[in-house]
Amino acid sequence: MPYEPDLQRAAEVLNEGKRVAMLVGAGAMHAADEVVQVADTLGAGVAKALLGKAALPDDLPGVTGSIGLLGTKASWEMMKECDTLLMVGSSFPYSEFLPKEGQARGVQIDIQGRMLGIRYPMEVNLVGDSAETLAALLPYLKRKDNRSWRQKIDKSIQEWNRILEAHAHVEAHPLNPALVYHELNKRLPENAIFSADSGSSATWYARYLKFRKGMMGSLSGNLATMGPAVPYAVAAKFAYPERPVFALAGDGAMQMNGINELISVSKYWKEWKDPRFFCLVLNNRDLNMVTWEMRAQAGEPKFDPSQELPDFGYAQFAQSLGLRGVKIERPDEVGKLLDVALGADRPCVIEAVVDPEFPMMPPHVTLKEATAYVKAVLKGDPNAGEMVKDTLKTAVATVFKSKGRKGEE
Ligand SMILES: Cc1cc2nc3c(=O)[nH]c(=O)nc-3n(C[C@H](O)[C@H](O)[C@H](O)COP(=O)(O)OP(=O)(O)OC[C@H]3O[C@@H](n4cnc5c(N)ncnc54)[C@H](O)[C@@H]3O)c2cc1C
Ligand SMILES: Cc1ncc(C[n+]2csc(CCOP(=O)(O)OP(=O)(O)O)c2C)c(N)n1
Ligand SMILES: [Mg+2]
Repeated sequence: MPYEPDLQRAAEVLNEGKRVAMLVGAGAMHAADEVVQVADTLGAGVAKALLGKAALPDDLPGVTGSIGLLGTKASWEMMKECDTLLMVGSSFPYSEFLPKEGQARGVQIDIQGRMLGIRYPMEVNLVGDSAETLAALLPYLKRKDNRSWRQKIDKSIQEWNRILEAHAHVEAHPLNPALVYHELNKRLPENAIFSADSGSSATWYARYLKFRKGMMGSLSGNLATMGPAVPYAVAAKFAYPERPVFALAGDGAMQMNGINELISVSKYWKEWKDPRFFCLVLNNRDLNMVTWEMRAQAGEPKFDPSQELPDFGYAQFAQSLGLRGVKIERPDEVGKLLDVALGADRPCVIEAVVDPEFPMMPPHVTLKEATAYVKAVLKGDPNAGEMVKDTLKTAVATVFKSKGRKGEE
């Protein structure tokens, strides 16, 4: 636990701030009540680092959701406009999505001293457990009477939700991947657990799935390796056999190891108390996330020899193992087929044949810009390459490069 004088110094900084932003991560997983109380007292908004997606339900006021390249516009705006940052239990590595140095005063709480002050120059660093430290800090905090900052954040969250909805309904060929996740989000079972792979699925997972209390989720955090979705989901099923589990994967990850892991699922599923195990595969015949990274960096068209993948019948393969398999190929069947899949009496592979040209989107564009950009890219606008480069260049964090990762500073 931090010393009293340190708690007082932290409270001074937070009490003086007029626009407080919180960033919480996996280290705040058991501190939801304390985070909510502190945020409410300070009139703050709360963004979540990706491994901390389950730390706070997305339906609470002031929760801006994910942050970073895969994050929300609401988190981006909050970080760009705040005057104080309170970071709790997070190693969020992409500093370019935090306030600019000098813009905000900072307080950080982490159980490991070596994680303090490495992402942002913090004024007060508190070594301690997030729940205990926030609870000890609360009595020193003054409730902010002016709630306009928090109201602004709530408006920004609503605008972001409109962007998500608009994106999901842009026509794509044969299918818009955002629509699949948008529809899935409407159907998430209680207490579900999710694992996402390192590909475009991570983006849709981060943005479209709104976690409710009791849900859990993970991915390959700092390493960002391909292949974890199905094995993580199998592990989750052994740890929590009574809960529905979703593996969210790309076709590249499935061809790497996911389809093999389905053989394990076919061997073990009858031992699980609740057979609900879903593997959602985005079949885009492409190593899509890297294709977009390359386009963003070079403004060049896709380099087929390194990026293209052969087609494969993922749903059919599941059926050959005695599992269920559902293949979605048209927008009008997304909801209906998701309902069929989610009602399956055994593990089910949901194969969605999606458009690899559907562009990756940085978090900081307006609804109008975003929709115009998506449509131009999908139509093959001759200037699309330059547009992609311009739109993404400030946002493409070096997700798959070692720079800035935990322990490698
Ligand atoms: C394709 C891909 C893209 C990604 N893009 C993004 C992105 O856009 N945005 C994003 O956020 N992430 C992204 N990530 C993940 C990112 O690389 C990091 O892994 C993630 O941001 C870290 O989340 P975290 O800080 O919640 O978790 P961790 O890295 O696990 O950090 C948890 C921190 O909490 C501390 N802690 C632990 N227990 C306690 C306790 N009881 N009390 C206090 N402190 C404690 C730990 O010491 C640690 O510092 C991406 C990953 C992939 C695979
Ligand atoms: C082991 C490993 N190899 C390569 C990469 C680089 N990489 C990250 S995402 C990605 C493409 C993923 O393709 P896919 O699984 O089809 O998902 P998509 O983005 O197409 O949805 C690649 C090659 C990585 N992160 N890990
Ligand atoms: Mg793919």
